[in-house]
Amino acid sequence: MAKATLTISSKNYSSWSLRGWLLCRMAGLEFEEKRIDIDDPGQRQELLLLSPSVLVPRLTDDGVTVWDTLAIAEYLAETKPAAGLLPAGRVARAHCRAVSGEMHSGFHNLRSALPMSLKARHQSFKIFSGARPDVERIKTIWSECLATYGGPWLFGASPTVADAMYAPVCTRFHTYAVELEAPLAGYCETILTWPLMQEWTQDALAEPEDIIELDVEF
Ligand SMILES: N[C@@H](CCC(=O)N[C@@H](CS)C(=O)NCC(=O)O)C(=O)O
Repeated sequence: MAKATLTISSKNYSSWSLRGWLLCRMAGLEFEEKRIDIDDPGQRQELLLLSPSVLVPRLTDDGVTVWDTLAIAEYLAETKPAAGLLPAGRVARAHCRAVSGEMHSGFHNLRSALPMSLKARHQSFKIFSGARPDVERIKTIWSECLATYGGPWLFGASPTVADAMYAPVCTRFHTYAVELEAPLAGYCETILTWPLMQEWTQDALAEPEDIIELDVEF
């Protein structure tokens, strides 16, 4: 059987690629990474053949093609149940799906005002007022999860889909020096020191290309 393939783009800038990659690694899937440059017209053409949405991440595994991060998460939760990508309890599982869905479909202001760039550091970044309610809502989600399930991950003792979904928010909070109190600062520390995140970040820092004009959701 051919090895699974995960198509992604920049490790420095692409938050959805990061989420998809974390999910595949958390699931214990053996896969090859295929990195494409979505600004290259030839590679974009190739991506159109691979991923009908012309977006990454996109996974092929065992005769299945699945794109869109939440669909990839559900596919992996179904095919790799032992990995615990979703919490075991029914109530927690529904909660995990709800906060993951909220990240997937929302927080547009945060995503465009604070684009992911693992190479960047901004010490006195002024957060545009439209993005502040997103930051507050995310803090509330994290606080409720940590209080309910006891941390250090959002749903308790091990990472779930929700942690993969919010991991790029932790990097954004770090990049733009968003102030956090305990236990939220501790949660970000858990994410940023996660060996999978460190592996991804090392690759991101080694990437040659810089998108200077990057000020769009990516
Ligand atoms: N809803 C999609 C979003 C994926 C997405 O926006 N991917 C970006 C990279 S982070 C992309 O492929 N952009 C291609 C482009 O803008 O040309 C998902 O959940 O996977």
